[in-house]
Amino acid sequence: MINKRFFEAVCLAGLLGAGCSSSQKATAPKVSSLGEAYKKDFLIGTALNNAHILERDSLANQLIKQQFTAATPENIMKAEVLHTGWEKYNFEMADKIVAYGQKNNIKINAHTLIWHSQLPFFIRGIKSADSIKAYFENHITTVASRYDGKVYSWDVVNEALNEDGTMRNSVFLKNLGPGYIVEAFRLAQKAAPNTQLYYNDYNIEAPKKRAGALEIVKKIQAAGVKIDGVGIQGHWHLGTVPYKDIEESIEAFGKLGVQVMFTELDISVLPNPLRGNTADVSARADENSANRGNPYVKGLPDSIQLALAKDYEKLFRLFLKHKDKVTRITFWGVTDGGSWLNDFPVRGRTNYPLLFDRKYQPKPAFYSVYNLKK
Ligand code: 9MR
Repeated sequence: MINKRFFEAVCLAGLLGAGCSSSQKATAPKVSSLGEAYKKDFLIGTALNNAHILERDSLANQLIKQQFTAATPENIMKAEVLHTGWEKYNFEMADKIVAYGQKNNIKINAHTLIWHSQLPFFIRGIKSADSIKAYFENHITTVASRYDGKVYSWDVVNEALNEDGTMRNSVFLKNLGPGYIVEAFRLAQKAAPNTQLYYNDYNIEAPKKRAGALEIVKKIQAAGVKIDGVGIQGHWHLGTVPYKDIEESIEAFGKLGVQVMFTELDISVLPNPLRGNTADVSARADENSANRGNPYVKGLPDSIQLALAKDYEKLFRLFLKHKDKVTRITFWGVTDGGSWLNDFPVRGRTNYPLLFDRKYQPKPAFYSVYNLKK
């Protein structure tokens, strides 16, 4: 309620443009579902954790069903969780998110088949190329075929690029060579012919890294292998959202005939103690450094709420402008309290990057996005 009152106040003060046409000033939306409001434009997704999937958080559960038409498992379909030994798999939670999606008519984007991070324990430290190849083939084939027709899509390869657009020197590049990405898509297509297949990465809106991602798409297409879309993760910071790069990227990927998705959207409002923008989880700042920067422990000042609402509004205007190419916007989390950004790149901060606050209430940023569709 506090947020709604704040929003009404800023509307009345004439501060929010699209958020408050004169006829709607100070009124709550009649249909307050983002997924519903945007259903003719693109899917609206969220990231689900264990408590969500097991329906242990009833308020979150209501919000998820009401607001979202798509969901991505935040962690439970990563290889370290699914693939527990050479021939051992644990599909318990993955099966549950599939059932949750079916029950609630939410499309599941499975995340992710091939990623250098969160690898199974047994594969870490293995140096033999044959073993890596066996793991790679078995993992993709077993996991993708199990969920074919049950999940809507897969992030087949995640974060394969460096910031300069060259290929990351991952365990897969080192052992399988640069053709591994095409090969991953080939295996995924064979195992999951009824599933959409995507390349997913952060910062691929930035020109150099984008060029690397465009090359990946072209190589897959040139090999006659299927790629349906590209996911731009969208981990950005308040006041520095790269709108121009984002628009150029939507156009550039669109020209290759693939869908464009924003797959892990959040906007950090806290000082960034790292150099540059990264979602690389291995990048950590020293908790005790002078740059810790945790200014909003007791709450977010109205001026920052408003700036966040404006950034989100501008972003969604851009997404709507390109709705012929943009097919999904997924927020990386349900509420601010559950965001990974409370612990990255510094543990234990209080961040506010999403549309719903710690009390599960819509923030001004929610209304600024929602009201674009009124
Ligand atoms: O949000 C995820 C967090 O809970 C995990 O601890 C982390 C571990 O690798 O992964 C986070 O999700 C990442 C996603 O899978 C890929 N892109 C970057 C995301 C944020 O790190």
